[in-house]
Amino acid sequence: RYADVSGLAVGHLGGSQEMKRLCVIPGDGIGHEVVPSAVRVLERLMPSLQVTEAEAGWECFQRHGCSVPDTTLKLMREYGAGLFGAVSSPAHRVEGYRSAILTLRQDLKLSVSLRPVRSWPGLSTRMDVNLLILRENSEGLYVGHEHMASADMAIAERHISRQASEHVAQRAAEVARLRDSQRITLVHKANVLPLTCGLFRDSCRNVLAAEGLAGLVDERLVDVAALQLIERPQDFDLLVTTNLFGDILSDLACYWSGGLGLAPSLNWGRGIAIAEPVHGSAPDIAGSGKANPLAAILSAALLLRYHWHAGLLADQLERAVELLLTELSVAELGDQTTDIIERELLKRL
Ligand code: GGG
Repeated sequence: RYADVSGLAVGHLGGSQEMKRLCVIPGDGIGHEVVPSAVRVLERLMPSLQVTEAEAGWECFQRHGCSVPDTTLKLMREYGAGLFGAVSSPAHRVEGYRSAILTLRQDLKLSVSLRPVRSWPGLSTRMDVNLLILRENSEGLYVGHEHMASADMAIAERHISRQASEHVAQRAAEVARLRDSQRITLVHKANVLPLTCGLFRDSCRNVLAAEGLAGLVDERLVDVAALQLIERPQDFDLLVTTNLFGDILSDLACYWSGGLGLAPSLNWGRGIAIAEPVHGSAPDIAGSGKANPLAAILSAALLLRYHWHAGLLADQLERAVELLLTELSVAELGDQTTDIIERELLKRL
């Protein structure tokens, strides 16, 4: 349906709206099923979408000796918008291998990850959750600077910069205005890590004050935030936090929206973004047609809303998902096969 990494053939169908270009990177495992499904849904909403496929991931590394080829980075920079599926990284160290998704986030400076958590009919055990976690996406413990100081001592560095912390706060200010947020919670552990977490917190506070939003800002230690996300998730609106804390808290919080299989995200840079379901490559069900494409589809909705500023299309897509989940129970969706969910969603768009 669309091009290979050469970028020659494209799925350009014409249409009246401004043409957008999307680089799709299925990656590994079920990425090959959920990404094409999400692309077909996006194409229904944006008939003129120009789609080109590119490679990345473990399968790509096995083929080419590189987890993210330069052609993929080039295409992403040119298109400015991507939809990534999933990657499987080996559990042991492999010479020359670097996680594809971490490479894309770092090389393309996708330095904020948006992770919304909201209640969905039929899937959520409570219907009053609607929060958004903004996770710093480029540094923290995930810079990957680990070494053995001795045979018995492994050390990992945690990098927190003023620039990256200010950037996530600036994006939080944009999102707060879009959502008409009433509360912005900075999550850190500055009592134990006063230099790194202190710099993060103070940089965020300064930016949000300069944006005139100081009145909305409060703070939580990360352990307290974790407890309160379980006790009273309805009290949160925007949470702004560092890389590792955001990774953990967003996985925890997505319990309220039906679990990891339903969790969308957007890797967000300046003028460039990659939508990405939070789930992994699920090799156990890959190829069976059982993968649920909703996380990839909802990730595409984030691309529409925050990167392409197409809020009405994002609303339309999220409403269709809501309708689908209201009208059809998980049992009626059978094995939740990719095809059934896509077909039922398209009927409701
Ligand atoms: N779509 C997110 C995803 O693929 N998660 C799996 C993951 O991040 N694995 C670690 C890695 O391969 O870097």
